[in-house]
Amino acid sequence: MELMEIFDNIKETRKLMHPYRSAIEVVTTKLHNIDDELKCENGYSPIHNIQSRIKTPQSIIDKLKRKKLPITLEGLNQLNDIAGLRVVCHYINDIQYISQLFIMNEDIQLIKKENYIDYPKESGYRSLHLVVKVPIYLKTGVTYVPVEIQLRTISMDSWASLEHVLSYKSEQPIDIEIRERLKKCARKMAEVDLEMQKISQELKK
Ligand code: 0O2
Repeated sequence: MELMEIFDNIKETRKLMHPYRSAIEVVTTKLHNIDDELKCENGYSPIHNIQSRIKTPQSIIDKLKRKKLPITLEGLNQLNDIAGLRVVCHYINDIQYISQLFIMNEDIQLIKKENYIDYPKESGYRSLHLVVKVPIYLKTGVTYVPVEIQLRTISMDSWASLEHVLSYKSEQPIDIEIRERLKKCARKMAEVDLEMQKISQELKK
């Protein structure tokens, strides 16, 4: 069945998206468990918040077109970010720690790790991206579902959220002067992240 046909039918769309919804539940629970355990141990909870979303049919089609993939189930199976989570942490060090603890879950398969914190994107974008596969148990057996997890600090998240609207998803071309100013904001926010982390470490001592 073609993807367009499925997306024209609400029931079929819900059925197709079910494993992705379940995968988000599984990953969210695992992250909450890590946060809870750390809070019980140290009285400090490193996760500020977790947001999640399933890509809409329109945005799946747009992405398949952008990547020149077929608008079919085979095309859909090549996308890793239909299920996506954003984990906002307090400090930069929390990000690596949470991601290491998460990957230690034996049922999780790590597919890709992109460190845009130590190596920011040309735009100034910073975050740690993980693509993992999560086992989901269906009537027909187990299926491994890809999930993209973006881990960031509060500053990285505010920059990315504003830049997403101002530039990243803008339909008009953004001139170089504006892009440079956005990059400058990203650099300043990176400095704030480091300073806040230093303050927190000094206070802990
Ligand atoms: P949306 O609307 O946020 O979902 P991929 O396209 O994921 O297969 P790649 O190269 O692995 O290929 O993607 P990348 O560059 O790691 O980025 C994936 C996601 O990171 C993007 O998803 C954005 O959410 C975010 N991102 C990447 N670069 C930027 C940036 O410069 N600014 C902002 N604000 N966000 C960025 P989508 O699907 O492109 O968009």
